[in-house]
Amino acid sequence: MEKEQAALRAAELRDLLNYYSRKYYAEDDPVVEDDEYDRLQRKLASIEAAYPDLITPDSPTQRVGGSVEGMFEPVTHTVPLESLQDAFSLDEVRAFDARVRAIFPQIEYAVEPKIDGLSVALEYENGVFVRGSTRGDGNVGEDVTANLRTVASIPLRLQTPLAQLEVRGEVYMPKQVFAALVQAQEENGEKPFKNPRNAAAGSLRQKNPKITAARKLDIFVFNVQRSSESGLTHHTQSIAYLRSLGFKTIPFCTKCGSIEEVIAELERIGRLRSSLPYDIDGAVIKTNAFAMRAEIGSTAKFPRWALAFKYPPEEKETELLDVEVAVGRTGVLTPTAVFRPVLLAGTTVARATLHNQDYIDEKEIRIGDTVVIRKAGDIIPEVIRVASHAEGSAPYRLPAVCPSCGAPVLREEGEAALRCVNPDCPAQLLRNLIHFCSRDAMDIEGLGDAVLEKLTAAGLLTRASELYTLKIEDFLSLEGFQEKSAGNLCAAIARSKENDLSRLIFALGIRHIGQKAGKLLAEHFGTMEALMNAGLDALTAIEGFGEIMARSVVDFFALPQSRAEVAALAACGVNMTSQKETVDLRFAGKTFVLTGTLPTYSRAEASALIERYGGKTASSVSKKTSYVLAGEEAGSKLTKAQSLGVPILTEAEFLAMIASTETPEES
Ligand code: 0OX
Repeated sequence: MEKEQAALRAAELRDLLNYYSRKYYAEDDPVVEDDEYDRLQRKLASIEAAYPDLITPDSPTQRVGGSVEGMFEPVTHTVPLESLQDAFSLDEVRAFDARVRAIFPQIEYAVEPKIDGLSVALEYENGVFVRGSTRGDGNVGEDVTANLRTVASIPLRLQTPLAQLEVRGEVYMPKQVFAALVQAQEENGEKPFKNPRNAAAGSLRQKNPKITAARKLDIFVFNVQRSSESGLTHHTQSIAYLRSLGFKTIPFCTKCGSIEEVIAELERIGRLRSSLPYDIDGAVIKTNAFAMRAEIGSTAKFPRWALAFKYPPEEKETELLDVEVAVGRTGVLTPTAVFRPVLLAGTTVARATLHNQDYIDEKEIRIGDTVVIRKAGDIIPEVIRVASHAEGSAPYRLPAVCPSCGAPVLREEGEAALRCVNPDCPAQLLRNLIHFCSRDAMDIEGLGDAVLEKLTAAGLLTRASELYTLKIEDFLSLEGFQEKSAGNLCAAIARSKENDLSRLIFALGIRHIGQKAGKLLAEHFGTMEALMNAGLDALTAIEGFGEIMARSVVDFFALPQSRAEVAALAACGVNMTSQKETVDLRFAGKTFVLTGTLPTYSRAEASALIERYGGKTASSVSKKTSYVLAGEEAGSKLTKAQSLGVPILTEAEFLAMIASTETPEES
């Protein structure tokens, strides 16, 4: 593809991808399969790789960019991002209405949910997203453009190329994404986020946009801050306008003529609250007509024309029946409150974590007490306080010995957790085996908690490497196994030997090493051998790898039993290398010239491949040219290559070079 043609094709692909993305993320109305979207995105990326100056800021390939160094730049908001006055009772809502009606007896309101996220401003110039910032103190926020680009429902280009537009929206983390994130953080021994709002805030202030992208944030846009052409007169109209530009707008925005209608709407949104896939902490009542807003005005702090009605977090009292203590993968004793089941924010809950002894002491929690339960961020149940102690109850103390193996438990310095340090503790062993086989780790289908429990109880399994020496007969000796199911399990175990190194690293259960860190280590070191011998400096030099993680890896491989286990796994034929190309620079120092039409690859795609493997492309043939990649109707470049004795490759030969495990010889 020549450059002009490439430019046209790139523009066409950008339009198409932006359209598909808007349908999918902003309108929830997908029009193509994911595969097709990915194919087009790859195509665009390959053109951009060949012609980097064709990359535009609104290209869908630019959603995840490079890391930000240092602090986020301050952004002075041209239109302040005002905050809202809160109301906690319907009386306060009526008083607000009376104040507004004193000025405008015929007022119309718009009522919408108040999303519990964080406010951001998005700026567009000539229809292209150019800057995004946090609210900050309302006047000065922080430039988080790179991170906001990763939010898939933020259009990088508007449907209409307005000269100037700034909008305000609320970035949030969907409840499900939050629940999965907390689970992963707990499994990795990281401190989990308290609620979706904190998680969204933490994710938006990441230095590395790749992390933000993985957090799957979303946005609801609810205000036009400034616009070069508007003619907008009412809030509800502006929401429809924002939607037509391609934004995902605030849902349930409803006009209400009377205060009774407003209250009915507040109650309706309140009832919807627990079933919504995102957190709301209230509903906002706004004067609909902009002209009236201007008349009503603002105080130094808030607009007088709007009010946030806050829903109380739902709380229930129940009886604490028991405290169960489980031993985790790393030996940590975690106490869980077991209480009489109660219906709370849409689901029945009967258990909540009590975290550690400090938490229990601080709240003076005793078995038999009447406790108050709430859902943190409307999702995770927690005991917030004791309403009353049971008669004759005594302070609860975690056991001094491991409930699984009876070994004494220790509290390490600087840690709140009690830990069983017996390396042979059966509960830890089982938890480790469950982790090893789990979907994100070695992904051994059919080897879940129940089967692993049976295998360990029967003494057939004491560590992960022994999985690979299990025989069909071993499974048949367990209750409930037939030839077929036992055979399937053996096959699944055998298949897992081929897994990429990244899975194995994660499966080993090294403290602080989650799935993402596993991938990073596998890509960086390529082999288990290299990783095992890596020192602290080599590990901390990896981007995205902190001191705590690095130390944990070094400590893990310093243990003789860890090394013995890795050796045993290797002896069973478990793959110890990364199949993902680490950095394969097989074409480093090589220059290719492309000529003619290749049978299946476009010129841009072939160039992208050459560059990916470290090679360069040039437009004319010289003695320095390493290869000429020639297709049909190749012209003078081919003749010149022949005369200079430059090796000539067909597309098939070129692809064979990439597929080969050897690097090309020096020419
Ligand atoms: C929200 C939200 C926040 C802003 C200043 C005057 C009106 N969190 O969902 N604020 C506003 O509007 C305010 N609307 C919202 N929906």
